[in-house]
Amino acid sequence: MDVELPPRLTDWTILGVVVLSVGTGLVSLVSGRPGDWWVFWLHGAGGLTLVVLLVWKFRRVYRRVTDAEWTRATVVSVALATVAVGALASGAAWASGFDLDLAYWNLLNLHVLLGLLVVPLLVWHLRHRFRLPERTDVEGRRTALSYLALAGFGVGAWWLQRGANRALDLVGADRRFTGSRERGSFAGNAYPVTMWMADDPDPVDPGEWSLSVVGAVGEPITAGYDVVAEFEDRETATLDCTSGWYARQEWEGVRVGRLLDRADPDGDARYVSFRSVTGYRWNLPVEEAEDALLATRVGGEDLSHGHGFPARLVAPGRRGFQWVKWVETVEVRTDPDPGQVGAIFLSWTG
Ligand SMILES: Nc1nc2c(c(=O)[nH]1)N[C@H]1C(S)=C(S)[C@@H](COP(=O)(O)O)O[C@H]1N2
Ligand SMILES: [Mo]
Repeated sequence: MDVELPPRLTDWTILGVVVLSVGTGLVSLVSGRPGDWWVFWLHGAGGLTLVVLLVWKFRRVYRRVTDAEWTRATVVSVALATVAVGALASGAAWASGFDLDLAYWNLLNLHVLLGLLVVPLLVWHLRHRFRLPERTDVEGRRTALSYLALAGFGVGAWWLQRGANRALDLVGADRRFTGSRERGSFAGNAYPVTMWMADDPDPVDPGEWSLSVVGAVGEPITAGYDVVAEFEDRETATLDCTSGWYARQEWEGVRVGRLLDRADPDGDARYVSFRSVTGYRWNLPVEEAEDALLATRVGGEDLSHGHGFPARLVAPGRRGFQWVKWVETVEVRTDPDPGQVGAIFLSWTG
């Protein structure tokens, strides 16, 4: 049976699946709770479906590239095809257990970059090639069958790939549902040190450091290291970095809810922002922040400088980049702090 979609419908379906893949790729960066598994699932199955769609598409258009005169539109199309194939190949390779060591980057970083590059190239490509679909493109039964076959292929291939990884015990077999691989769990400070960009503060002198709770509170607090380090609240939680590794650790420090109880947040307090000595910051809704930990120790050892000594945020279910290191200020807020995204990208510039 021929399940290939008609040309225009193929193109529109590619557009839809690309939007789905880029969208789920972006959402996956802030997904870390077990209930978020479907984001990664859609991303993987979507990518595999795209392989079939692109085979159909390339079979149809390759003569324009090999036989016809090249225009600027051809250049953009070829660049788009190359980047898209690169994004798919790097994603599939990463999922199958491969990696690369590119100075500061790994294969997953490369995959994210290529995936993001698809967006401007696709927009440009659409400016030259945009065609509205026509009614005759969508012929009920046959189209429905094609879509079923496509979705079946995407989901089936995704499932087989995961199964093969596990059965053959390939490198990718130790992945979490986020795709991250295990590195240094329950090893105290002996797990990877990672920065989002290039934060690199001098070691913080605990004698000069203090933790402040400020903002929408009745009783602002400032506490020195000796006071903060006395608390022994514990949480076993998984730090899961978006560059593709995770470590499960026993963290110890002060439960943020204790600090908030003393600081007495105002009635309209909604968010709590955790700010690093570098300016890097992230917030959590108040209820979630209450359960989070400002850790001073990991696996019974004082945090090393690289891991955020004197204190770092432990936010279970959040991704690694949200676990602010070298925290010095806890700011209770009534709004969600739109500036934090800029702050994590620019904090290293001082
Ligand atoms: N201040 C600050 N906190 C930060 C970062 C950073 O660059 N600056 N990187 C984040 C990222 S991307 C991750 S994955 C974790 C890594 O924590 P680790 O170095 O203890 O493994 O810290 C997060 N906290
Ligand atoms: Mo990270």
